[in-house]
Amino acid sequence: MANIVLLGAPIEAGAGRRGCAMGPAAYRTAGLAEDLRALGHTVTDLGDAVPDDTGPIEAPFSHLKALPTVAGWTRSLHRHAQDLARGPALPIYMGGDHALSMGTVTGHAAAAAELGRPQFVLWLDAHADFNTLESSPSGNLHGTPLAFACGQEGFDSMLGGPLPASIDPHNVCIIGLRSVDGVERDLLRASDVTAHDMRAIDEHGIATLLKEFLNRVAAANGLLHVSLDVDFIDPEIAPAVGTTVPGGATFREAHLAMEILHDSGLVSSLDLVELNPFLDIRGLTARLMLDLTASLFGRQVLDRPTRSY
Ligand code: 4U7
Ligand code: MN
Ligand code: MN
Ligand code: MN
Repeated sequence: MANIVLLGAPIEAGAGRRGCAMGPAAYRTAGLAEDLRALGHTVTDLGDAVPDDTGPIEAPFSHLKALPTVAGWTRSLHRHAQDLARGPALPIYMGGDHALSMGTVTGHAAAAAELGRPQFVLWLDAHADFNTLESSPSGNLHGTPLAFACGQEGFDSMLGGPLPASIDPHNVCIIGLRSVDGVERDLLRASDVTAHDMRAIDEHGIATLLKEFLNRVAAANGLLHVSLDVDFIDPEIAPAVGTTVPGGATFREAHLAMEILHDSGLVSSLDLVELNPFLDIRGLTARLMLDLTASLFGRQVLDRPTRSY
């Protein structure tokens, strides 16, 4: 059984509209801690993180929105994540918009570097979030965290200096893509990131794509951070997101991914991001995110052994 810590990250400044700040409260109301305890895990809720006060930061490009606020969150969450990664418990970061991963992923990368272990990242998302500050078409920083964590240029204002350790793009796998911007697409192609669009899921099945990646994580004795964006799932069943894109993962595809992740025993940290409870329908999306998290932590219909593949 796992020792799990929950940390709320009520950031919404990275998204184009407000509401993600209500995410941690919605997860608590829906009963995330209780659901995980029912599976036999020990769960401690650490409450919500608070952003650093960075003072004024001049944004390198004028179209960027709320850069000082996002930088304040990044610095705070980076420290929290690095601390938690050094500890015995498995952290779940309850978002908040996806800009929170600027702090969590880089904090885990720094801790992994201390241990001398490779940090892998699974990015479940309709979007690649691989825009740089320069290429971002919207100026919304939740479209940039993976580029930042992978060490793309131009992000020094976020942590107030260069990254202590970046993620090797070769250790990143994105699954669920169906909306990638022009320059972002070029950046992604030039990088070593493994990127699977919805067509790849249609053609090969999500299990094949995911197991291929997990085999690489296991072979390298890697740590695995999973970043689950609500918009990975089809908006018909997960409507509580600002950035809906049709044609997303089905109920079963999303659950199967979580079940396979559980079987692998490889997941060492998790982000739950982009839930906007203000847009939800009677808690439907919040509850789906809880059910997916429960599957990732061992809820299943029939017993199966760990590492079944
Ligand atoms: B999310 C977008 F232009 N690419 O950069 C951008 F399409 O965390 C969307 O995945 C980003 O929800 C979506 O603004 C960020 C846009
Ligand atoms: Mn995202
Ligand atoms: Mn997305
Ligand atoms: Mn989104």
